[in-house]
Amino acid sequence: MSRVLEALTFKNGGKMSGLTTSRRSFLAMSAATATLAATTSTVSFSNWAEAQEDTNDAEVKISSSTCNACSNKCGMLVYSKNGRLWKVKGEELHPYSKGTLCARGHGYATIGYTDGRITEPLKRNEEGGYDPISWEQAYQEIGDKVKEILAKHGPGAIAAMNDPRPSGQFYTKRFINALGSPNYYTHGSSCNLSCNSAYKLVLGGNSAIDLANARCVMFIGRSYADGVRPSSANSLAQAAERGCHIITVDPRFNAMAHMADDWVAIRPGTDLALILGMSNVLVRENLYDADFIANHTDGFEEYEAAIRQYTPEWASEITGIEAERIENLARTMASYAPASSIELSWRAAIGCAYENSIQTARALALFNALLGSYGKKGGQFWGLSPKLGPLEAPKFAELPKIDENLKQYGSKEFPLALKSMGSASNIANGALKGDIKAVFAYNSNPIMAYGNHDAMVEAYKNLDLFVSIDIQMSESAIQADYVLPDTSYIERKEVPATVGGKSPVVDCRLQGIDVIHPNTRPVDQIYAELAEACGIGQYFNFTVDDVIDAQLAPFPNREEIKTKGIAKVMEGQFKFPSDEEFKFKTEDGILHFADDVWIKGGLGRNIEWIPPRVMPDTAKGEFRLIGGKQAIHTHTSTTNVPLLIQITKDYDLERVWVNKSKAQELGIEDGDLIEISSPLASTQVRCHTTERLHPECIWNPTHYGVKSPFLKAGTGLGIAAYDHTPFEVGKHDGALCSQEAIVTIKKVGA
Ligand SMILES: Nc1nc2c(c(=O)[nH]1)N[C@H]1C(S)=C(S)[C@@H](COP(=O)(O)OP(=O)(O)OC[C@H]3O[C@@H](n4cnc5c(=O)[nH]c(N)nc54)[C@H](O)[C@@H]3O)O[C@H]1N2
Ligand SMILES: Nc1nc2c(c(=O)[nH]1)N[C@H]1C(S)=C(S)[C@@H](COP(=O)(O)OP(=O)(O)OC[C@H]3O[C@@H](n4cnc5c(=O)[nH]c(N)nc54)[C@H](O)[C@@H]3O)O[C@H]1N2
Ligand code: SF4
Ligand SMILES: [Mo]
Repeated sequence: MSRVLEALTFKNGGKMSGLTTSRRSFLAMSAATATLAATTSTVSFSNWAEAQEDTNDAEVKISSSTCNACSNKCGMLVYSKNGRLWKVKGEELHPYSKGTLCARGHGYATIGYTDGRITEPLKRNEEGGYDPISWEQAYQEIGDKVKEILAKHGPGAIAAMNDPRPSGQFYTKRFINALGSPNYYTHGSSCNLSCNSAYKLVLGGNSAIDLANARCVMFIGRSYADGVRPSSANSLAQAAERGCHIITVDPRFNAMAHMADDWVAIRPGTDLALILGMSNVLVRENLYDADFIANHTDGFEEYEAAIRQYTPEWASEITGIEAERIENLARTMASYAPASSIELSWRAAIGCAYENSIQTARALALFNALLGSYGKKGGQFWGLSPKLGPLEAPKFAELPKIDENLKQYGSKEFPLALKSMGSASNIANGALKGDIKAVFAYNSNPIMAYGNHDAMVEAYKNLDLFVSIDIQMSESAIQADYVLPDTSYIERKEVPATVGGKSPVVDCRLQGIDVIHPNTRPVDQIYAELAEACGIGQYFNFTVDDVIDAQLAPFPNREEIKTKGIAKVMEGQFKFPSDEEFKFKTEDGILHFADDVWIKGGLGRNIEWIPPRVMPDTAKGEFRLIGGKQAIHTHTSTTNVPLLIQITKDYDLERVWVNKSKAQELGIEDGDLIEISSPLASTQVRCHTTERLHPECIWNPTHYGVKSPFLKAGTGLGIAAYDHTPFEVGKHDGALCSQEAIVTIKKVGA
């Protein structure tokens, strides 16, 4: 009998009924719904097959590449016929794919052939349209503008961001640093800036869960079957089969909750209170690992005193979870320790959703220390991390020293934010204030993905120069002064990447198909030519092959990596540390339960409860607008992939979820058209009513509400949740605060 059933009662109304799925029947079921939930094996596309009618005898070329459909960058084999894509398959050696790609990885492989591709450089004209221009003109004009901005405002007024992919990250960062600017950003502020900043401060860096040996794991706002990575989805299924006790804390019964023993339907935004309540139980019932704490931490006495007030009864009031249940969750987790931990999560509740997300992640990292699970089999561990070879002068000219008074924009305001990510969302504030004059966005869609769309458009309008390097006319590309067309990922070769863990690999994206549009250029060429035009060409006097050679130099099997695109490195070197060997990744190797470092970010030396910025007033019919991934889509970038959008249409996946009892109170039925209103916007969308959602929120799949008229496949489907999210970055870390949004709903049509 599934423990999940016990979780289906909400403390404040909304009751779930009729669900009698056992874990085993789910595992069978999940295989049937594999397209949506997890992974598929090789798929070939009929439209490609049609295009290849004459190519049945053509020679098949197989190249190793990496999927670009999401940040996992799974290893992938590209099969081509006559230089055109035939099919893709998961790379066996890659730790994330292990021979299998997820469904969207397959569908996304067609992106190069979609009709929204940018085929030549574009310049925005006075009517707001675009004129095609030559590469030479684009470089010349961008270069002149950059030089003018450098002369007038200095390098600190220029920023660059990218969704960290191997070449994108390497070239974008080198380009901006060569200009003398420290303003390099990833998409972290709209993804995992809050949690990764906290983990850096508490642990010295993110640990990984040893799911293969775990006896108990709690997931807070993380779904391996929605926010998919093939290897994680498979390991979770195996862990469930093995009898690992799985707890999922999510206001929504997400796609992996079927695999759980326990679903804790928490009031959104209150996870910090749950963790504090569970920590209180471990401390007061002496269920913590005293030896681990004595050997590897300090400040425990202060922590103990600080945590005393956060009783399960207190936490119950805030989270809506019964006090007894909170006690039992803590006791259950302790009973399996140290092969027991809370998974570090990724985005949702802890990554960038709330003003208290960073504090939630801090409490989570400390909780796992109470269980003594760090460095332990079945707990949390740090894998091996292969080091790429250095890029040395003279081939790779040493970059100019960045003026030491010039700090990454936002780092003074948000000193807790991880510098390697920074807050790309806050760049919009920089543009509004006139501090930032130029932005280069590579493989990023800041206008749609890093904050409220209209606020971002307003802010980016203030820039003197906005350059988007993209493959399709994204919401950012249509606002840019210049759009530079990249080749798509299967069409290009990239610099190496490392994947750490127990069995690390080094991989290298090789070119899998011929370039589709002749006037597009690969990322390495674009940056080298741009650099030349901006007067910093001397830092880019090398080819992508030179980078590959230098970075692979330390690996004895470098030739294998170069030709096959992937190889294992550091084989057989991983082992769990003994208690004497174990050290946290912090500077002094220990974890500090209490730490002054937090004070500079406006948080206490000790952990304490802080609420989210806003809470819905249910008496006034308010809901929190929350969201999450769907297995077949990626952020804002799959909206023009017909194969994937068709699945959305076939299954009505763009609908917004509303709790069924709440819906009934409001006279709303499944499938009705509803209006979602907030002080910022009014949007209409069809709804899916379900008992699988906490009554205080509505849940929106985050991939819809396209605003670029060029991304036709997805036009008119669903809503963009940030239309209702005020643009105000978190005061502690500069993260987006994507779910600090309150809305009301009403039926507007059947
Ligand atoms: N399909 C798909 N998979 C992806 C990606 C993708 O774009 N698409 N991208 C990759 C990337 S970059 C990321 S960041 C990860 C994201 O992976 P996840 O972090 O797992 O993704 P989400 O779906 O955003 O959130 C997970 C769950 O959090 C729940 N949630 C929302 N608010 C709260 C809350 O206040 N408390 C709690 N406890 N739960 C809450 C949501 O209902 C959702 O089910 O996925 C990776 N994999
Ligand atoms: N609305 C919305 N916002 C989100 C999310 C969401 O799901 N919905 N997810 C959040 C999360 S978890 C994350 S990690 C971030 C991700 O935010 P981003 O890093 O901005 O990722 P995407 O939104 O996928 O946009 C990627 C952009 O890169 C372009 N692109 C794709 N392939 C290539 C290529 O090969 N070369 C170049 N030059 N460009 C390419 C796409 O066309 C698209 O415009 O967004 C966050 N914000
Ligand atoms: S998880 Fe799926 S979409 Fe993401 S890189 Fe892997 S195969 Fe591609
Ligand atoms: Mo993300």
